[in-house]
Amino acid sequence: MKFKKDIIKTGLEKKLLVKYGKKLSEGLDFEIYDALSQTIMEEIGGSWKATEDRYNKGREAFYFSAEYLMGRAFSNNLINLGVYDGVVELLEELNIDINKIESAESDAGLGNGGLGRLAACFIESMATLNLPGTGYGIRYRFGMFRQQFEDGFQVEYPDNWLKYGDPWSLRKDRDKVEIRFNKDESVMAVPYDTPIIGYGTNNINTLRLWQAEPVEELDLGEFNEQNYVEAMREKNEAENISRVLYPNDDTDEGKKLRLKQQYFFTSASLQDIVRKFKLKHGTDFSLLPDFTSIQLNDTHPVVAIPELMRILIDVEGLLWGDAWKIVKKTFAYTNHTILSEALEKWYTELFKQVLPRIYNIIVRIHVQFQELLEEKYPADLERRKRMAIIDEDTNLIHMAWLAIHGSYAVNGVAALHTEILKNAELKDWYELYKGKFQNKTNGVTQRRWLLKSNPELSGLITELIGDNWITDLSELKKLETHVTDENILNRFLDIKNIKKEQLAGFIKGNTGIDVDTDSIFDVQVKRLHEYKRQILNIFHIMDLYNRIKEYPDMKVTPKTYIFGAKAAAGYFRAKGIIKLINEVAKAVNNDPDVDGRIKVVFVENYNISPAELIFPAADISEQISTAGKEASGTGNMKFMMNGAPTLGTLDGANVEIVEEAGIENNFIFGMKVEDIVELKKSGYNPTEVMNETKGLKRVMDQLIDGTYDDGGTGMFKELYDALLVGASWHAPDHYFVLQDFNDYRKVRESIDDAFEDRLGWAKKAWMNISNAGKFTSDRTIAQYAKEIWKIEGKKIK
Ligand code: GPQ
Repeated sequence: MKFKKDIIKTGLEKKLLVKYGKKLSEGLDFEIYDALSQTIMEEIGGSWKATEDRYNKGREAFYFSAEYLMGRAFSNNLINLGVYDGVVELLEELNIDINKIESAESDAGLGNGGLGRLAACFIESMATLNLPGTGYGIRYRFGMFRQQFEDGFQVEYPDNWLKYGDPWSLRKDRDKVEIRFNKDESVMAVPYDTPIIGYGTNNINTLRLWQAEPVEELDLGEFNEQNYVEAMREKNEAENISRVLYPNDDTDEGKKLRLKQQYFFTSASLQDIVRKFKLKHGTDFSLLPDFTSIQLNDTHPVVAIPELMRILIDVEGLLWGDAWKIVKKTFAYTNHTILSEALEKWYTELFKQVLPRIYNIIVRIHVQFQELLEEKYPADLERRKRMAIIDEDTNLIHMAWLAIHGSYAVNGVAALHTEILKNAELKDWYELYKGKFQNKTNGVTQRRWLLKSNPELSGLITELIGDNWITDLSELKKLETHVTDENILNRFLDIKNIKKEQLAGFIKGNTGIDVDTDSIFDVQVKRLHEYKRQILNIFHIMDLYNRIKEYPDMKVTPKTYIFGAKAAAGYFRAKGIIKLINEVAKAVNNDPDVDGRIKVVFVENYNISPAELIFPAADISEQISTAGKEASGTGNMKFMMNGAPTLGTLDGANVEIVEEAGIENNFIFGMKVEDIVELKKSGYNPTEVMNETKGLKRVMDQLIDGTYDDGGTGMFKELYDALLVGASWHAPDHYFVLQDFNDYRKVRESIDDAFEDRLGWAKKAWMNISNAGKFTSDRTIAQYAKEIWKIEGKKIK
């Protein structure tokens, strides 16, 4: 977009006056943010419409996702439009600090973690690549909860992100549709469209999020009877559907409202797609797969498969067989985890009650699939049972199976993950549908995670290799020749220091803790989950602290251990780990024997905006999941492009990071997938490991001997038991924390030495940056476009 200062200034002034009755000098930060954003919205209106027209009639991809973890829009939109500097200049003239304006925006936190953030990166890359693609999802009234620590415990508060409105979305009443659950329950789905602005292009794609509303605002009959509460009931029930994001990451809730949410947004989106298809191509639905590819982001939107059957059969009058052929050529499914607790299954009873017609359709798909299996594997009853879409013993509908059977492509999100799917988790399915399986290693957008969040490093990169890397990250490889240039390495270290100072300021405000910016910033930020093993990290800190207490004069390389993590509200054990980290932090940070040499910082309410400060400031990226369990990870990529070596296991995309940047420039430890298989076979005894590993028994004992206080909740004892005794649903230490402890400690010691050689360290960091090109979501999306969606860029003028 061309920056026209006068137009933006006039727009800003007018909006402030009309909406808030204020002059510029009187505007509050949020009001200025709002007025400026609305002005930009008006300016891009023409391009947005032109993009829609340009994509019209051609083949399109649709991304169905229950989550979009967008973060703030303001600065990224200005940057992608190429008007950021102009706006900064304008605001300076007006004596307004852009940082304050930027901070006035709430994060759009409509996602839990990696999966939701991936969706956000993907749609930004689609727009940048001029790809005809639209995102569909839910406009949650409340996003991911706000986390507060009270006495070290996590407490959840609602995230009222729409309190002051959202200037980046437009309500489109004319496109609302009715969603029918059963014969006496329906709601309206009303779309809100957000522009997805590509970098260095005029193309503007769309994210369409649906909001649930009652079919009738008020029951007038009840109202006239003066029964006000009854009259509002329908309204409240309808609005409940899009009221709140389920705060579960990698776990399946199995709740009725959740199923309603899933059906609500997929039905609305399909109705939208079919309506537009008919406008353009008429009613020959056999053409639908020629023009439409729908990517299902995990199993959350998989109910779309039977819903499209319903629309084609019940509404459009097609025959079952014809409809099924169309459906199978329309959907593609991405798997994001092998954790069995995340694979969605619905009880038939509940499903039937909420969606009776859809249930019938699934039964028919299931029966026909069983017939197909019988033909293919007449003697293999076991296999047929394993693959049953409806498990007749447990009465569970297996959504992942429905997804694989009902789609033309299935993909994992990193090379190792896809291999595990093919050879283990989905082996039966791979044998049946070999041709469907593909890998698409995840990526992240460098526009947000480097250009926007680290302008200092971006400036150095551009000075050295020009700015093509912003849309072609493989260009970073050209940086490698500078790895022997001490002057450049020192400049990198200076920049890292600036970013650490900035983060230190934020940490002071967020936690009240002063941190030493010369210390190693060792960072683990991600959802709290046992398989991600935050407990391994804190165990190591506990052990180090014990050794400092024993030998106060020992040499300690100063370190700041930074955590950021939310636990699902009902995940007791994860909350116990949060409490433990906070207790250890309290002890370590206030102990005169430690004397500030190590600090433990737990950033409260970790989400996208703090993440943008944290990644650029990190010295070490902690990626320590149990091998085989982290499907990909994407935080690992954000650290890498900001020059933080990975301290990690050979899991998920860590494997590919090391492949690209060199094992010598990262810190790899712990068991590999094969080692775990072996260990399980030979029998794993965590108690024995604990007793034989130096320092580990003492750490474990401290969970139960009162060293750390869990406020009488029994949380720490529960952690102890999980590791040594197990539980009804798992063996002791099923994520092999104790087994990997020793190797983890060793590799951490080697980091201390490496860090002291400042130039040597800078080299490692630099090699990571230079080899981060693979991990752009532009590469990932180009692969989806070519290999799954079969779409091509269509740039507007
Ligand atoms: N992931 Cl199934 C989530 O964030 N939420 C989920 O419900 C599921 C997966 C993550 C996964 O754990 C990471 O390894 C991936 O990098 C990420 O999805 C994106 O693929």
